[in-house]
Amino acid sequence: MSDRAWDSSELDRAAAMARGLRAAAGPDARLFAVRAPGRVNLIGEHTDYSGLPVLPVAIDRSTIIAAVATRSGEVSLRNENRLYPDRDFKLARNIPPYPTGDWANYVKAALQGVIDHFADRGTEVTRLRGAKLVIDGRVPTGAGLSSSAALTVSSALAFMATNGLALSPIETAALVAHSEWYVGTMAGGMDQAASLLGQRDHALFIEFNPLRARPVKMPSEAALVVADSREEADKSGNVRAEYNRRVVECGLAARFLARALTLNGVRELGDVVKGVKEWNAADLVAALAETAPERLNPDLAQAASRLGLSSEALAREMLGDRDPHIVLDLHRPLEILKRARHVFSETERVLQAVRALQAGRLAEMGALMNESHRSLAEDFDCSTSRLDRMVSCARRAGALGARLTGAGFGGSIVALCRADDAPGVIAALDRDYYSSLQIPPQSARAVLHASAGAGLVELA
Ligand code: NG1
Repeated sequence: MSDRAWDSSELDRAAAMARGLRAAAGPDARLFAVRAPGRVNLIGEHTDYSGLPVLPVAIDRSTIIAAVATRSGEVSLRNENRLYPDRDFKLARNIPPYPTGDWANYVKAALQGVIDHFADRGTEVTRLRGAKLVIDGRVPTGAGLSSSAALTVSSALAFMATNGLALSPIETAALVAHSEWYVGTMAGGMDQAASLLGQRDHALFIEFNPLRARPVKMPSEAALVVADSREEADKSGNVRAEYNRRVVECGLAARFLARALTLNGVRELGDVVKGVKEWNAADLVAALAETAPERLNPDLAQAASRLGLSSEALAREMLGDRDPHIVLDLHRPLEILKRARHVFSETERVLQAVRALQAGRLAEMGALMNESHRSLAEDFDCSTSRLDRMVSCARRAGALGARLTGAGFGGSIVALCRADDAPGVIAALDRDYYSSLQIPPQSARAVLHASAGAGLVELA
C-alpha cells in the first residue's frame, strides 16, 4: 500500500476532507487518508463463498476516508454524502449493530473485524483509541460494484492507521473477508481481496483457503463497459435472503458429495474440488445427481436425515447461530443440483479465462463470459429480465461477451469489448435500455479501468 495507489484528484479530495479534522485536532495531530476501490468481477460469480477462484478487477471508483485518532474510545463518522447521517458510537469488545440497513453498520463491521483480530493476538479493545472519520464514497451503491467492500476496507485501514497498527494487504484482506457477516450477509472474500490487492491494468486471479492473488495483465486493446441496470440489489432485504440461501444450497451440495466420494472435513464445494484429483464439472455433477435429490425441502430436516445428522446439528454447521428464517424462505425448495452445476462449471471457466486473458485471446474470454451469464441465469436463478436485456443489447452492439456482475438480482452488467467498439456498445445501451426506461444514462454506465488496490497516506 503506498501513495502510488492514488491519483492526484483523489489526493486533492482527501486533503479537502481533512481540513476540518486538522482545524479541530490541532497542528500536532497525525492525520491519515485511505482510499479503497470498488471492483467489477470479470468471471467467477458465486464461487468465492465455496472457496473457489474468482477473476475481478479493482476499479477506478473509490471510497476515501480522512481520519484522526480521538483520545477516548469514541468513534464519530461524518459522511460527505448527506443522505447518510452522522453516527457516533463507542468501541467495545462486541459493538452492537445499528438497525438493519444503517450505512454505518459497514464501518462497525470493519472495526469489529480489527478488534477481533487484535484481541486474538493479545491487544484488548481497551488499548485501542477511537477515531473521527470523514467518509466520501464514490462507488455506486446497490450496483454490484462492491461499494460495501470499499467502505469496510477503507474503514479497517483508517482505524488501524489511527491506532498505529499495520498488516500486509493480504492479512488485511483475510481480516475483513468475513466482516459482512456482521451485517447478515454470508459473503465470501472476493470483494475485499480485490479492493486491497488490485493492480493497475491487471485483473486478479484470487484463490481462497489460504487467500492468495496473482495479477493477470489486461490486454491493452480490451475495454470494460460497466452498466448499471438501476434495479437495486438491496443487500439488507430480500436479496440478502436470496444470497444466503445460495450459500446454504452450495454447502448442502458439498456435504452430499463428501459422503458420496468419502471425503473428510468438507464444508464447501471448494473442499470437494481439492479432495478429488483431476476433477471435472461434468463428473462431479453426475456424482451429485446419483447421491442427492435435485432439490430438498427447505426446513433442512430431509437433508439432515439423508446425511445422517440431526436437523439441529446440520443447521448449526451451516448457519452458526443465525436464525434459519433469515436465510431460508420456508416455502421454496432448496436447489442443490443446479447450484452445484453452476459453481463447478464456473470454476472451469475461471481457469480457462485466466489462460485466455494471459494469451490475449479476447474472443475466447468473451465467450466464457457469455456462458457464465447463461449459467447464472438458468442454474443460479440470479439474473433478471432487465439484466438479460442489457446483456443481449451489449452483445448485439459488438461486445465480445457480457454478463451480470456481482451477486445479480439487479445491479450491473460488465461487457468486454475491443476499445474501438466500446462507444458503440454504450450508445446501444443508451438507446435501447436507458432511454426506454427514462434513466439518465450519463451516471449509469462508463468504461472502467483496472486500478490499483487500497492505499494509505499520512497527510501533512
Ligand atoms: P456484490 O453483489 O458485488 O456485493 C456479492 C458478494 C461477493 C460474491 C458475489 C457473487 C457481498 C458483500 N459480496 O457481491 O462476495 O459472492 O456477490 O459472486 O455480499
